Amino acid sequence: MTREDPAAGTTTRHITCVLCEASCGLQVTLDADQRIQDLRGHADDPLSRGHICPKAFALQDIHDDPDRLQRPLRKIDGEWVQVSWHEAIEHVARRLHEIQTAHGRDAVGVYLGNPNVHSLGALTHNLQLVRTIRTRNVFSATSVDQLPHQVVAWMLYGHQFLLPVPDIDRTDLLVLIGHNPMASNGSIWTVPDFPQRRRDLASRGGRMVVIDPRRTETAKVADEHHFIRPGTDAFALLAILRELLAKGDRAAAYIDGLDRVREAVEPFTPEVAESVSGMRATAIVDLADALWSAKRAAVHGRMGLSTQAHGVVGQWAVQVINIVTGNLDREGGTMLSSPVIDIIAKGIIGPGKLGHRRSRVRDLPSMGGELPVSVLREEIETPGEGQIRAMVTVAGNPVSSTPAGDRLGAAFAGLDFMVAIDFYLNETTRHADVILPPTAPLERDHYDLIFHTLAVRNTARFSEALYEPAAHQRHDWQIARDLTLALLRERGQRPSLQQQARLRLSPRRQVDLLLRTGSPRTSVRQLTRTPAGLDAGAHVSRLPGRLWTKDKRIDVAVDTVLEQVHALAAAVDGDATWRPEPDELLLIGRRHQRDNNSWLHNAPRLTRGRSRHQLLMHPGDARERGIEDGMRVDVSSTAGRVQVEVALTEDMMPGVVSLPHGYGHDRDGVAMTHARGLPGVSINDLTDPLRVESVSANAVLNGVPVRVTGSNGIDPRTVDKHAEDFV
Ligand SMILES: Nc1nc2c(c(=O)[nH]1)N[C@H]1C(S)=C(S)[C@@H](COP(=O)(O)OP(=O)(O)OC[C@H]3O[C@@H](n4cnc5c(=O)[nH]c(N)nc54)[C@H](O)[C@@H]3O)O[C@H]1N2
Ligand SMILES: Nc1nc2c(c(=O)[nH]1)N[C@H]1C(S)=C(S)[C@@H](COP(=O)(O)OP(=O)(O)OC[C@H]3O[C@@H](n4cnc5c(=O)[nH]c(N)nc54)[C@H](O)[C@@H]3O)O[C@H]1N2
Ligand code: SF4
Ligand SMILES: [Mo]
Repeated sequence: MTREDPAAGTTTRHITCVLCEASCGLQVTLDADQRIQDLRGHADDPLSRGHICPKAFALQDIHDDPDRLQRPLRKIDGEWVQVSWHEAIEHVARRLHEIQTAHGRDAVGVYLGNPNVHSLGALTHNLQLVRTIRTRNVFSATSVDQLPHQVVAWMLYGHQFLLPVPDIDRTDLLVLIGHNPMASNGSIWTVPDFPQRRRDLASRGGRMVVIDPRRTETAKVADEHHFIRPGTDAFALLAILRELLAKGDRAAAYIDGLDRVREAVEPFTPEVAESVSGMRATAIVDLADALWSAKRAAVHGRMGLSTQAHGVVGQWAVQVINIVTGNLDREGGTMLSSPVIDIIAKGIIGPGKLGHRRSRVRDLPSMGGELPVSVLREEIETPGEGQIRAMVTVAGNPVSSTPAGDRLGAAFAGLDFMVAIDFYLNETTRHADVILPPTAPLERDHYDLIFHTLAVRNTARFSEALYEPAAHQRHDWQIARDLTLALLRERGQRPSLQQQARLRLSPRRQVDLLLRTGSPRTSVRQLTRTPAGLDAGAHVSRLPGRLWTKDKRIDVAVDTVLEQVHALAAAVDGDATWRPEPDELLLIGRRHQRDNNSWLHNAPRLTRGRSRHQLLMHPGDARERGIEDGMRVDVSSTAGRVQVEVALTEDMMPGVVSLPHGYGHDRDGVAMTHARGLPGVSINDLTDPLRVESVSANAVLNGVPVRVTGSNGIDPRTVDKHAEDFV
């Protein structure tokens, strides 16, 4: 809705911030020249309640950025040349068709990056493009992120997107594992204004417990924080489950399989868990007691739990803990949303299936039609039928965001053809032959198909584009549409009527149709008249009705998971990555409130001030290595080596070091325009694609063994007393 103030010459508009999962409603005041005069959180928004974070201002920086691409680029003899949309699309379609004709469908690979889920047009139209390409080689950021969540949801609840979220506004005990919402603003959990919700929890007399190898911003505002050795959460969680099951169970009537689980977790005594994880046995027992006695409790595990060696067991244990304590589907526990547009019921997202296919070279399982991105490079470099010879990347930067990204970049450089749909020239898109830049967030309509589903409250908000795109610009849905149609033309095929309808209907029209059949029924028109959006209230109990399992029951004794649980029990005394060599440290990642994965490093307001790319290290670990604060150190792993400055802090668990991801913008001596010479290195030059999560093949980004040496040449291998310092 637009509100004009003729006297002041200003207009007030309401938009949605798409820069993270919190999806805040914003209020923008434009001056007479349509420039943003004021940007703030929209106080009346029922979901975000006026919240805003510093990143929101980057929306304007992106819009104004002279380095943002607006017209297609084609690389001709190594030089970027601006070409027309027609020429660019026809060229891409012709090359993809030629390569598929010569080498088969699977010769084209697709990578879909994170911002796709934040773009309505990408959600409504990219699927058509991917389906038309018809390749088995589809990858996305899911497998460097929340894949274990989806696998566990599919195993337990029958659908990869039945993802319960903590009912933070009504709980008494919130337990966060490997999650730092004070910086990230929440994930697989749309919880705008986490800081205020956390304060409200405290005023109600509720408590928050954080388990994390770093004393994070969230740990600092928690009532309790426990260090845990990276990669070992499964042990602590299985021990908590064992303690709980010894007390009894409050599982709902539709739960099966608890006896088998009780048996499987028997070896995980608190003492065994402490010996592996470093989390104290007493803390494990106390946390189990607290979960049992709390009237309402919610446990949520995120990035730190998913992107480690046993992420599926960990995420499964989180769900089973919520089930056993009777907190699943209960007010103040973890709940499923009832979104106005139910993307599950409408079939917009399928249930998924693990291992429907396997990757060609390493035989790793697919999930929901995608292969794990850790196999991408080998699928490009290994000759044979099905080898990838061309890539389509959409809104992603896998050179920066996936394991051994530097080597993936080299593989991209050797492709026959590559096209990137992205508005920046970055570490990945620079390898493309054609870049197709879509409009930026302020130039497009928005509705959160995904994040309304993961939100802490049932609301619906449609925001119209703040700015009309210029004639030379294209929306992402138009690019997907035009490319799909051009590909079909190359093949001499006509789109089916259904395909035509899907392609030609704008995202706005598609959302309108979905809203008109939504619950409650509404429309785009209605929503744009109420800029705060529609408030359909707090979550209500939805189980067992909403389950996608055949018998509408939940069997917690999932064979694949229990096999892993047995294997972990057997591994307690064996060789394992959580017991690194005496001179090794375990590397983990981190996020900062003003970083956004690998981009926005050219947004002036986000990159001012002190640098934040350093390797964080505990002073004790530094002393043993003769390393001093600020020193440049060598960090090496099985995958690679980087040099970076160190910052010493007691916030790190001894034996653990941390680097943020999304840095390292200078590649082969080329500084990326989207980062303006920001210092730092890429953590993913150290992560190893050969280390994948045991069930889902999600990338292991946390708990990576590394060696760190000071530039003075002291060899830390001479230090062997390090192991005792862990616990
Ligand atoms: N070691 C380590 N690695 C990690 C992580 C970690 O914690 N540690 N985190 C992982 C996680 S959770 C994620 S989600 C991934 C993210 O990894 P990716 O999704 O591969 O990368 P992003 O940095 O999100 O790249 C976003 C790109 O999309 C472009 N873009 C932005 N908006 C749009 C749009 O609307 N349309 C189009 N077409 N392009 C757009 C930007 O210009 C940028 O180039 O990184 C993962 N990698
Ligand atoms: N400001 C900002 N916000 C973001 C993003 C961003 O880049 N910047 N990215 C967005 C995206 S794509 C995502 S997916 C979300 C992610 O949101 P979060 O899940 O909050 O991600 P992180 O901040 O990386 O937090 C992961 C935590 O896990 C801890 N950790 C690492 N290894 C282990 C382990 O083995 N065990 C345990 N228990 N903890 C461990 C780390 O120390 C870290 O504190 O954030 C989103 N929001
Ligand atoms: S918390 Fe996320 S959605 Fe809200 S303003 Fe910040 S970046 Fe935007
Ligand atoms: Mo992510």
